[in-house]
Amino acid sequence: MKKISIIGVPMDLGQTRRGVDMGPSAMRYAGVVERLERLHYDIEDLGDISIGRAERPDDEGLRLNLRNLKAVAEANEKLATVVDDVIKRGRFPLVLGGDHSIAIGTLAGVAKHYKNLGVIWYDAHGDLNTAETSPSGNIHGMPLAASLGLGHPALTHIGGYSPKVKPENIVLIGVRSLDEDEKRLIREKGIKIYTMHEVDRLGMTTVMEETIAYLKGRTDGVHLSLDLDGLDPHDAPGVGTPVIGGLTYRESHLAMEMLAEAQLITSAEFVEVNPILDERNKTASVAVGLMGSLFGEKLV
Ligand code: 4U7
Ligand code: MN
Ligand code: MN
Ligand code: MN
Repeated sequence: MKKISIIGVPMDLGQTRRGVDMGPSAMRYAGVVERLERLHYDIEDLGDISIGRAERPDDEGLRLNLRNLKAVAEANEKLATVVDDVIKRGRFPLVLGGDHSIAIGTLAGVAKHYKNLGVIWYDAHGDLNTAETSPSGNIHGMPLAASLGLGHPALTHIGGYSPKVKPENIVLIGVRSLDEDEKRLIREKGIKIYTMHEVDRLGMTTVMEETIAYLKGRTDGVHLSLDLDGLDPHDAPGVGTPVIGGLTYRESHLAMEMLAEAQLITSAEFVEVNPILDERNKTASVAVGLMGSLFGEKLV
């Protein structure tokens, strides 16, 4: 029987909209534990990682174009240790965010257990900025770059090593908002990407078949990093950086069901749920539903 450990990360310092720190509570309220227990998993809820306070004024962070760098790095170090321990105990880490800056810590805890970790980045954005390229200075736009070893050492060396993932082991899905330097990086590194254009052309079935075949052949574990803004704002309104024209609720369930069938995913995180911006906890409920599908829930 699969054993799952839930780790809440109430992080909101990787961006500027308050409320995303309540994401873990919202997903618990939406019944994540009960939902997965119904599927007969052994569930352990480890509670929340403690997030330090932002330095005020954040002179150093602002000077570096890395808002709240110190507190974000510290929380990610803690998260990496907890995730590492969960895997050592033979359990599946399921991380609930929190803004997407926490993927740095999750991947730091996960990647040391694999020679060739694959990553599925389900997101409207590429999250491939560094301090040098970021138009916002928000670290939630940088976690994939940091995991590739690009950016400030305080972010790239969480867990004491770098890089966490190779460019050829990454697949981006649902992307529709990239900064110019992110586009250049994707081309230069040959990162596999299914933008909304490819999803519309091929259909989600083909996108997932190709993604699964691609990663199965070259990786020994696959982390799913699911940013709820990958979904269309109609289906997931409670996110800080919504982008029109996204993946539907149905496409997303299909994607999770195909991942479940392929038994590909070895760790996962669901991030960027912001209950303050949400409609009656809809986005958290959608997230929990997607977790149900990812862990094998069937309609019949
Ligand atoms: B998310 C952005 F400029 N690229 O870097 C940036 F458009 O974790 C957005 O995917 C980043 O939600 C979005 O600030 C980060 C911006
Ligand atoms: Mn995003
Ligand atoms: Mn993201
Ligand atoms: Mn966002």
